[in-house]
Amino acid sequence: KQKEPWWKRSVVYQIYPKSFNDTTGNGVGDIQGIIQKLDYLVELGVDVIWLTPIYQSPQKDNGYDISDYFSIHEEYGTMEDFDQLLEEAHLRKIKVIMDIVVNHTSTEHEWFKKSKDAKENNPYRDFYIWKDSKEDGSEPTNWESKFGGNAWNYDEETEQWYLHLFDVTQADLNWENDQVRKEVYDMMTFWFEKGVDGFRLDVINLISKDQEFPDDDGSVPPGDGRKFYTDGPRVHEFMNEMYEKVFSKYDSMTVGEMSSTTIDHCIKYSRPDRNELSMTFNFHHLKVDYPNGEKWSVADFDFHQLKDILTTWQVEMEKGGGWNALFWCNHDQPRVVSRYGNDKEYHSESAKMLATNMHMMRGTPYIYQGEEFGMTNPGFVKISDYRDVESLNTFKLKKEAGMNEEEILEILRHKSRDNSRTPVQWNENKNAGFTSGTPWIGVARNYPEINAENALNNPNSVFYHYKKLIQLRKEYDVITHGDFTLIAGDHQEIFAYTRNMENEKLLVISNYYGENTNFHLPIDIDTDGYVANILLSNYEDSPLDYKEISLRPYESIVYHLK
Ligand code: TEU
Repeated sequence: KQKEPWWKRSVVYQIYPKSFNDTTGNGVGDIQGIIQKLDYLVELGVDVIWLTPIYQSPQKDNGYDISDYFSIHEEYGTMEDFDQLLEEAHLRKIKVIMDIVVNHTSTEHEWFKKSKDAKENNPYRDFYIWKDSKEDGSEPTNWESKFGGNAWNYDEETEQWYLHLFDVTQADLNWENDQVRKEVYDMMTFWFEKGVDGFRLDVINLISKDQEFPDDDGSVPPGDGRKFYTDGPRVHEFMNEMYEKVFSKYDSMTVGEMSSTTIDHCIKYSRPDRNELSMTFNFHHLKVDYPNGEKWSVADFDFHQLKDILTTWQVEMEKGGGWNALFWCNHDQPRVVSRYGNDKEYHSESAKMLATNMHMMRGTPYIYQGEEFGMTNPGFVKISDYRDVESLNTFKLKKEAGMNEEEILEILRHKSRDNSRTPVQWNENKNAGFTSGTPWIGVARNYPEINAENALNNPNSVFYHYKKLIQLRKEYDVITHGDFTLIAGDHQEIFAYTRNMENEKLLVISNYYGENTNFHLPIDIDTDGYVANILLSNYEDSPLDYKEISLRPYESIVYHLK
């Protein structure tokens, strides 16, 4: 039997440093603030922290625009602070993974400045993707930026365009260039040599572009050019090279953020014998409230689609030998309790139900800061409340297209990335205990009730539910290794599944709605001879008889059968 890699049984906690904990009073979180809260994370029981980018950056996209990979953004602290964080985390048996952005750099990066200098006799020119205009003087292709508008920006001096799949200040690196790849691998090695335990690789499936650079004819929606660079021609070759040159030398975990990817590709990225990555993030289950693929709209989530997508990924990834990252929340997504749960009447019940349903699946679970005590969307009312470049661009573009301001604001209240970027609510003090100064982005108004301190003082809180889920993963092999079977798939309100190993099963039953509903165990699920135990529930008196249950609002029960 192969040795089990440590990250299969781990739970990862994502920290967005800007909004985590400020110790200097400048309104921005910092590394010392993270160190201060490590014991809180020990109490929760997580194994790994993932830090979103803390490198030097002009912060046009909160650090996803890196201007120097080898130094720490000054508002967050110094390299000494970082070394101290690493040491303090390791002392507590918490591993640290860094977020690395190598699809693009900031246009303030030295490489880009040199690249822009001259078209000829310039070794740095080819570090980025520069193209001439089309005959009619227009952009080289009709590809769209993920943040709105065309993906090319013109440089008057050298009379060429550079590609930016994201903000205009985030220029795409040219991965065809051997020197670029070498610089990236050396830089990753630098961080491993410092002692980090792995990487989260930002939009890593976008690095290999179709070198023909064709126009998108719109035949495959959304027709924005993504089919020419998503899981592109050489991406697996590059991942394998990165593995050989860097990851294989360390006992590391690596998780690739895969934008608009497919199961087949994620199997390739994460199948151990292919030597690419440990696991992948995909976002299909977070698009079930995008009617006709439109993110910028307000709509209920499609429950059947949600079940279908999660089930297909569970089953197919296992069949293909791949490994999933499991998550509801991150710094780009609205808060799940406000989205697929009910953050009003059933805040605690629905937050716990969603946690259970996700954490009992096959894969490595991720918790995004504040999720562990049920932080909600803030409900911002004015455009001046927003900070995110994508939200601000969208507001502008929709307004120009004639949409009414109130309508755009309503959409942002549901879909803006800032929904998850408000300061962590530590306690009921001023600014929720996040800062003594003025926070860079507003605090959600519900902080006097929903905060970490209240959660720690209440044995029935969402926090202790997460803690229990993490403990269960350590105690029960079936959570890591069992196979996954959806049951009662057509049920209108219930998401139920089993995880199965020889002579042992988990049965997870969750009501996704605020009304009572009935569950009957399908007769083809053979549980004869098994003895049942309740491992976890979000109600105190859930019934032990799992064959016929009336579930209460958002009730979610985990049975262990042996
Ligand atoms: O996000 C990549 C990505 O495609 C998104 O989830 C993105 O926010 C969404 O498509 C916009 O609608 C990663 C980072 O997580 C994000 O914060 C960065 O802005 C982006 O890459 C660029 O580096």
